[in-house]
Amino acid sequence: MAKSKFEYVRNFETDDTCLKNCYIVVRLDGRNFHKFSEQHGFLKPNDKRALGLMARSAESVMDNMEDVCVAYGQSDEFSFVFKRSTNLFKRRASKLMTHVTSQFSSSFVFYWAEYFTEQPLLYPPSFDGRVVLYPSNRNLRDYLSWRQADCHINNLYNTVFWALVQKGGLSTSQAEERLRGTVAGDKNEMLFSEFNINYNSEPQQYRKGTTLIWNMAEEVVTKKVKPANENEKEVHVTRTRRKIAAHHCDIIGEQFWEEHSGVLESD
Ligand code: DGT
Ligand code: MG
Ligand code: MG
Ligand code: MG
Ligand code: MG
Repeated sequence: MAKSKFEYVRNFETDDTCLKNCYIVVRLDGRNFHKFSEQHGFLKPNDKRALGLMARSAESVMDNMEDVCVAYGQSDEFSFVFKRSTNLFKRRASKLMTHVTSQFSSSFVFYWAEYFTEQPLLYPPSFDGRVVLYPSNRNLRDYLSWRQADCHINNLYNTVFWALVQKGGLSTSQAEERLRGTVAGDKNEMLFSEFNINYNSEPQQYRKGTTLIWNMAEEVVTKKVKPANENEKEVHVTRTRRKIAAHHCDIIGEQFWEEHSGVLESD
C-alpha cells in the first residue's frame, strides 16, 4: 500500500524498549486513595476487603501476563516483576505499564462488589503506573525489601495512631503529637503497655503485605477418549498447572527466596 504524505509523523514516536537482561518492575498506586478510602468507608488502619480486592486485581494481571514472576502489594500499591528474559510487548515500557495498569484498574472495578458487598463504588478509581529496571537479583530484592519495609513502617505507625484515636480517645492531632519523634521500639511499647496489643501478633497480611508467585499444582482431570473400534471411555490424566499462590511473609530475608528458588533467574 502506498504511503500517505502523513506517514512521516510516525517518526515522532520514541523507542522505549527496556534494556535487555533487566527485571522490569511496574508499580502502580491508587490515585488520591486518602480520599477514596474515606469516601468508601475503609476500616482503619487496615481494611481486609480493600486488601483482598487489590490482591484479586493483581491476580488478574498475572493471569493475563504470565511473564510476571512475582508481584508484591501493600496499601494502595502493587509491584509486578517481569522476568528478565521476557519479550512481552517487545519489552516496550509504555505497553507493559499501560496494560498492567488498565488490567488492574478494570479488575478493581469488576470485582469490587465481591469484596465490598455492602458498599457501592461511588466513582471510577484510577491508578498511576511507572516502570523501573533492575539489573541484578540483589537490586531487585532490595527493591522488594524497600516496599516491604515501607509497609512495616506505615503499618506500625497506623496501628498505634488508630489505637490512640479509637481506643485511647485522642483526637487525630493529639495522636500525631504523641507519636512525633518516636521510634519503632517506642511504638511497640505504647501498643503493649497502653492497649495490650502485641504488634507481632497482628495479622501477617497487614504487617508483611501480599506476595504473589506461581505454583506448580498437580491436577487430575477426566478426559473422554474414543479409541478406534471401541466405545468412548473416560480416563484420568494428571497434568501440572500454574496457579497463583499468595504469601504474607517476610521477603527481606533469605528464607522465602530459598524456599521458592525458581522465582528469580540466576544473575
Ligand atoms: P497519591 O498516591 O499521591 O495519589 O495519594 P494517596 O492519597 O493515594 O496517597 P498514598 O498512596 O501515599 O497513600 C495511600 C492512602 O490510601 C493512605 O491515605 C491510606 C489509604 N489506604 C490504603 N489502604 C488502606 C486501608 O486498608 N484502610 C484505610 N483506612 N486506608 C487505606
Ligand atoms: Mg503518593
Ligand atoms: Mg496512592
Ligand atoms: Mg500508596
Ligand atoms: Mg492495537
